[in-house]
Amino acid sequence: MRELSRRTFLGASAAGAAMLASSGTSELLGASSDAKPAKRPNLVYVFADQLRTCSCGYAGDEMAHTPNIDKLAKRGVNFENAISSTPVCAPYRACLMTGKYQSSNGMVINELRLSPDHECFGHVLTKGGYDTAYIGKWHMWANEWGNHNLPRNAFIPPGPYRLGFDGEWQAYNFSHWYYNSPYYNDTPHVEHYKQYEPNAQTDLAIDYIRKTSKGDKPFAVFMSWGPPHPPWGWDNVPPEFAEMFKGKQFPLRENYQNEPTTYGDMWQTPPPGYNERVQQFMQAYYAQTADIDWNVGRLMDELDKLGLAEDTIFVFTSDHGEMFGSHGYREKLIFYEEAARIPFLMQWKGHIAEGSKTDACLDTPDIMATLLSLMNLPVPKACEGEDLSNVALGKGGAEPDAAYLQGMGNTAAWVDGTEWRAMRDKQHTFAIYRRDGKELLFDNLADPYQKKNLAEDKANDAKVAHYRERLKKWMKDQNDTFEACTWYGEHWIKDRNIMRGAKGGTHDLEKLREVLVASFGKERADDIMKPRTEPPPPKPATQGSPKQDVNF
Ligand SMILES: [Ca+2]
Repeated sequence: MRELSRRTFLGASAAGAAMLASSGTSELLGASSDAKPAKRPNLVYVFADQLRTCSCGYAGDEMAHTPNIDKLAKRGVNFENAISSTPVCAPYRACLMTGKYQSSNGMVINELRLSPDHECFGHVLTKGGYDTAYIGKWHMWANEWGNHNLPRNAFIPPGPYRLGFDGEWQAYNFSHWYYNSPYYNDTPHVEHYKQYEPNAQTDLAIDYIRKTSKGDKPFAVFMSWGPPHPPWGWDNVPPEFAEMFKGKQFPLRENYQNEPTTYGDMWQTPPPGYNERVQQFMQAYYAQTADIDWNVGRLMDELDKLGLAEDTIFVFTSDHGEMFGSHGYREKLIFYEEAARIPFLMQWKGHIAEGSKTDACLDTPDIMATLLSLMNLPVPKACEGEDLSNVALGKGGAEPDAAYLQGMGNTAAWVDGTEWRAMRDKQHTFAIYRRDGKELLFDNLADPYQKKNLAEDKANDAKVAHYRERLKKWMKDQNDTFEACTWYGEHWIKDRNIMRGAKGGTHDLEKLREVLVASFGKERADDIMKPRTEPPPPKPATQGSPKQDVNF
């Protein structure tokens, strides 16, 4: 358990606070004495892939073109200390959907199949009378490394493995080519988008909102965009935004390190030639971000046009950030700010004060608890996140002491040596590597680039001991025994199906077989269920075609 303490909300503007005081939040949430309870709010939850906070305009990046995301920050609450509890694709999504840390939901690396036996976000929404939509990247289904585009990995069949999302479905497991890109509805027949992927997905979300808002049921849309995740070739960026960034020189962050880290896996370690290419990567990254920003604007405008802004919680966030050479890392799956800190903006007109900010330590499992609470829906008992709805509404209240982070191992392969655990409170990040027990302590307020490891100075021994004990206690409560990556593969996983986590849980393979038979037929189902030989870990990407960057 995280320690909770009361705290007064600081960031709401005076006007916003007055508005909240007059509106009476409990009444708006349906607790009024009127005979007919108020309709529950809709939810539009949109998340980018790999967008770091420090590359957003509202967070101070003058190179960014994010006018709509910046506008959203002015129209709602900005969680300035939002953290990805495991800053990599599939673990983040599993954490979002289960409200549990990776040690509990078992999604310890990428390309695993999440057990459907958790009580998930989608289950609560559907049971609570919501019409649901899931659009975009899912990444909790494929159970082999590679072969991303084969239907057996890319198509998530209707049924339990959609984790409660029984409504509109236009998704795929993993893909990061944004032109002519594949998606599936309710059969293994592949369709392809006719325009840049997030633009087409946003069209669908807008159509869905228009249609569903006419009905009696509230709706919940989850839209998981691919950009600004690589590949970062110009053929993967809309030309109008490419033109905006081509040739621009980006200042490298103060913690940029030419020499690759020795603590990263093959995906995290910059390959030879990285330093020469990072400018082009950043240009494409910012251009892809500009496109998703345009789509954030379209969604906000549509909610306004339809008169839904007061009835709809609109969240924009990302699964994790991007290192771009900071501390000698590329990509993600590390506790440093560039990978761990994500934008988390929430608009709910008339309920959440405009332009408000909070420094509460929002960790990924908190998202489910917080949003369900705002929607007046029950939070499952097994959910490990804290409910920060009072913080979002500007009412102050209890807050967790820190966000906790788990690096359970390699990005996508069963390879040991890169495991870590960390915690981040409002001032410090404390981390420990499993390989050699190396500890790191940064004062993020005095040293935002995390250049000075305070744990190396004996004078800080007491402080380090404090954080070490806090982290240890939290891990003990989670039954997180900090094993090597391969241990999880041998103990919790069967054929890349997650069979259990630190607190139990099962994955019924017979049930899985039934789902596969219904979708693919008996012969194909048998083939899919056949144990596969684990392919060797991929070689580090080398200088060359950006296509080599696709498999993570
Ligand atoms: Ca990701």
